Amino acid sequence: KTITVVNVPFDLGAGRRGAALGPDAILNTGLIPRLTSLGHRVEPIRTVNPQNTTAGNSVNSLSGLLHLAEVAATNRELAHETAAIAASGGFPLVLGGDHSVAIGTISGLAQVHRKLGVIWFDAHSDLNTAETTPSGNIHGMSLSALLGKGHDLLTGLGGPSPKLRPEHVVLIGVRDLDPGEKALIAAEGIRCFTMHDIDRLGMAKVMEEALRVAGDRTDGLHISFDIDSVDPYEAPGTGTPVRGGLSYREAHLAMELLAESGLVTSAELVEVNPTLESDNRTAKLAAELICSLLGETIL
Ligand code: DIR
Ligand code: MN
Ligand code: MN
Ligand code: MN
Repeated sequence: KTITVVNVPFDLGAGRRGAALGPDAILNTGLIPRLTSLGHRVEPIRTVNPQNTTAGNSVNSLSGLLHLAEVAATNRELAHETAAIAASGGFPLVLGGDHSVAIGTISGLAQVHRKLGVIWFDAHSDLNTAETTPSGNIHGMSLSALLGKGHDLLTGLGGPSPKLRPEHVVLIGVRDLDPGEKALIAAEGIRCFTMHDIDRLGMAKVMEEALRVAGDRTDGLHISFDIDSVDPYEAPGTGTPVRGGLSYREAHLAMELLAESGLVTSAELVEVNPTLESDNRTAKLAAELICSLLGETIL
């Protein structure tokens, strides 16, 4: 593949700062040479100019959304990048940043892929709206915005809304949902493999079904990977850890099966916060998972 890494050092969509340092922490593990040695061509890295400066804790008083203007501006620029890369047949690999950057990544991809499938790995579902959010943090609203629910500045970014159809979206690793998110999952009929489902079925079976939903009759498959889907024992460096997550091997197996499918056309890895740990454990895991997704195997 021809891969273009897009750094998005932006963290105003999350409740605490630090995920802006994620891209550098992941790249400093030696990710690029590793991707090259897998046989990929890696284009020069692009960096989205993050709108990280803000006058205080700028709550949009009308909408109750924190840092709405900065999230929208950053994502508008990111959407241009992923649209251009995808249009030229490249593989966009976005390094966040908090999970609000999925709005830009996928809004750009949707300009090229009319029927984009998405597999969303997360402890959460990021399906809140201004009406249901308990926090005001936009990283908890990115998937709903892409499904057309939420503030116009988020839903309308880079093209008509909605960007995704619920029948092409799969959630994996979920274990912490707000009441409004549960209601939206039910109302939209979104396929959701919780930790309970993974315990029962095993990750191999879950991925088989996930690929059937997100990879069938779609014209592209995007992987949105929130590192907090992985258990905090393996991934402590993230802003909203929730115990009881994916094991190290479950996460790798999922990535390996996605690579094997040959269907994946883009990916993003978000919510690595190096300020919350001292040994770069989480950034190293993130880089490893990216390599598994892009074809690295044990043997
Ligand atoms: C919570 C936490 N559901 C919220 N969401 C997080 O603020 O909307 N998403 N941490 O990643
Ligand atoms: Mn998330
Ligand atoms: Mn998040
Ligand atoms: Mn999460």
